[in-house]
Amino acid sequence: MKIGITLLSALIIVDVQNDFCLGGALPVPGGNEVIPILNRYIEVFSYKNLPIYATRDWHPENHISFKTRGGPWPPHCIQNTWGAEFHPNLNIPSHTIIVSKATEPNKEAYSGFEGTNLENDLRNRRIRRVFIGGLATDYCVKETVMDALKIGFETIFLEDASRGVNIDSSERAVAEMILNGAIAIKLEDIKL
Ligand code: VGL
Ligand code: ZN
Repeated sequence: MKIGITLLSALIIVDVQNDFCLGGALPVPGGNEVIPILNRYIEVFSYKNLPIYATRDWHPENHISFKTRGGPWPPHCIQNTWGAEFHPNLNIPSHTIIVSKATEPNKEAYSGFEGTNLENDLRNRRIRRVFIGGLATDYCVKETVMDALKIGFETIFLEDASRGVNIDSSERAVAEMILNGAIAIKLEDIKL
């Protein structure tokens, strides 16, 4: 389906960080493949002077989600380490708004909206429609999409610019997002 980028749109890139890519602590299968696609979305949004957000998993070294504390994940995206940096091939413009999440030792936060200023910032800019893609489809992308829908944004899931940790749970995540009102698109669906 064709979708317009109007004055009211923003791009939200979720967690394209070294630890979720090849060679990282928690690599998402095919995670690197989203980078060139996201770079194309970035070009489109930059050209239209529309806001671009990049969320990042930004954990303290004793985060509750780590296996060392009984959580499900190996330590990853620890604040101020290489693993937490955005992948160097992602062309993040200087005006990108960076959203750090899951920064509290005892709280997990998969959604970019949870415990951050993201909703406020979008509302201050009068954004109505958000385009969301990145890593991982079945965790942070899904939860960010679900929150965006819940708080009333028109929410577009970028299926070509997202990859999941697990194939089955990613398929379920996509179904759930769409069932709740998200629209799944690819780059060629954007009406320029
Ligand atoms: C994520 C697992 C652990 C994500 C973050 O960004 O999807 N997944 N922390
Ligand atoms: Zn994490």
